[in-house]
Amino acid sequence: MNSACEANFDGLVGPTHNYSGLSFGNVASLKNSAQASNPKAAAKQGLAKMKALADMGFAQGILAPHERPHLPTLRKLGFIGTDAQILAKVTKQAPKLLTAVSSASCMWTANAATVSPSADTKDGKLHFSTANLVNKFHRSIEHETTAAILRASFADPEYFTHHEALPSVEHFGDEGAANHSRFCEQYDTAGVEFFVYGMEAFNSSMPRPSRFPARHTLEASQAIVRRHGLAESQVVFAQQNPEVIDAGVFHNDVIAVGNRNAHFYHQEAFLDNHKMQQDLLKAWGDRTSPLHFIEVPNQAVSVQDCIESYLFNSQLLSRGDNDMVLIVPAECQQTPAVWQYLQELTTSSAPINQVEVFDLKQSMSNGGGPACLRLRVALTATERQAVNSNIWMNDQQFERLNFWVDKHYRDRLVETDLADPQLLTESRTALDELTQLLSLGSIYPFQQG
Ligand code: SUG
Repeated sequence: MNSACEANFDGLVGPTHNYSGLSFGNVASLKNSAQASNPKAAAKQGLAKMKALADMGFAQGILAPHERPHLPTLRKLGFIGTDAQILAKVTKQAPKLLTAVSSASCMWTANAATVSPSADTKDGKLHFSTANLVNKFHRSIEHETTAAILRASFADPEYFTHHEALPSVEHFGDEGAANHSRFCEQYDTAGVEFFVYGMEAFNSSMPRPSRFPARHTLEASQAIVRRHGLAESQVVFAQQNPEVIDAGVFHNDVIAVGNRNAHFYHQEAFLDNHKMQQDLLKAWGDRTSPLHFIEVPNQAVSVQDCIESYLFNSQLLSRGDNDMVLIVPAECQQTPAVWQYLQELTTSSAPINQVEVFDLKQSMSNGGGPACLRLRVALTATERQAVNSNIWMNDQQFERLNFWVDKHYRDRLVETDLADPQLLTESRTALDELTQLLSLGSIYPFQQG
C-alpha cells in the first residue's frame, strides 16, 4: 500500500460571494451578473463537497477566503479616509470597482498556484508558484494573500518552497493549476507535468483566440518549469484550441482533466491533439502502466454541452490503481448527452468506474465547478505530516465551520449591499475567527493594524 496521496485543498467561499459579471470570456459569469447570490448556501455547498470527499477516504484540506471588500487596493487607487468614507466614495465614483474588490473569487483555488510535487523537482522539495491572474483585475489582487495562506498552510521550509507570482503583465499571464495537470504512476513517483496555454506572448504568428482573451501564456509556464526545477524530458506544453476559448472555455480545466495514467478531454480541447498525445507518450516513456487517452468526440458531447454542464471541470480521483471516481456538478445530470455519455463511460474499459454528483450551483453560476474549487497537492507520507494540521477536513472541522458560516454569513447579497460598511465589519469578524479555527496566524491586512 502506497501511503502518498493527492490531497485536494478547496477554497472556502467567502462572506461576500456575489455575481458581478466580472469575467469577460466566462459565459456563466456574464450571464448571471444581475442575480442575487446566497453566500451562506455557497459556503455550505462547498463544505458538503469537502466533507463527502473526506468521508470517501480522500485527503481533503481547506484554504481560507480573502478579506473583501479589499480596502488596501482602494487606498492604493487613491481613495482616502475611514473605511466607511472610502466605501461611500467608491460607490459613488466607481461602483464597478467596488464589485471587483468585493469578489469572493479566491474560492476557485485551482487558480491559486501551480504545484510541483517533490518527486518531480531537482531539489526534491514541493514547489508552489502563486498565480498572478493578471487577465482579470478582480483576480489580480489575490496573489499576495494567496501566498500568505499557502505559506501558513505549508510552512516547513524543509519540504515546501514558495515562489512569488510572475511579473503581473499579459506576457506572463498565469492562471495556475487550472491549466496544469500531472501524469504519474503513483503520486510520489516522478510524473510528467503537462502545461496548457492559450497563446504565445512573444510569437504573434501562432494562432490566438479572437473573441475572448487567452489568459495564460506559454512563457508563463516555461518560467514555472525553470523555477520548479523540472526535468525537460518530463514536461509537455500544449496549446489550447483558440476556437474553444472563443466559445467560452476560459481555462483548460473546463475541457480536460488528468489524473495518474488517465487523460480525459474533449476532441476540440487542443490545437493539435495528435501532437499532445505523441508528446505525452514520449515523456511517459517506458513506465509500466499504459497512459489512457479518453477523448470525448463532438458527436457524443458538443463543446456547448461541455461549457453548460462542466463535464470536464470534474475531479478525477483514484480509489486504487486503474480505478477512478469522477466528481461532477449536478449540471452534468441535467444535460442529457453528458449524462448518457457518463453512463457509457463507467461501464466501458476506461479506468473511470464511478460518478458522484454534487450541487454546487452557487459557484457554478460564476463559472466555477468542482475542479475550480480545489488545488491539488500530491504529498508523500512525510510531507502530509508537515502540513498545518488544522486545515484538514474532518468531522470536527466540518461541524465547526458550518456553525461559523451560520453565525457570520448572509443568505442574500446584491450589488448594492457591497457598499454597506456593516458587511465589511461582518466579513472581518468572520475571518478573524477563521484564522483561529484554522491556526493560520495573522494573514490578513486588517489583522496587521
Ligand atoms: O476566473 N469567475 C472565475 C471562475 C474561475 C473558475 N476556475 C477554473 N476554471 N479553474 C473566473 O472567471 C466571476 C466573478 C463574477 O463575475 O462575479 C469569476 O471570477
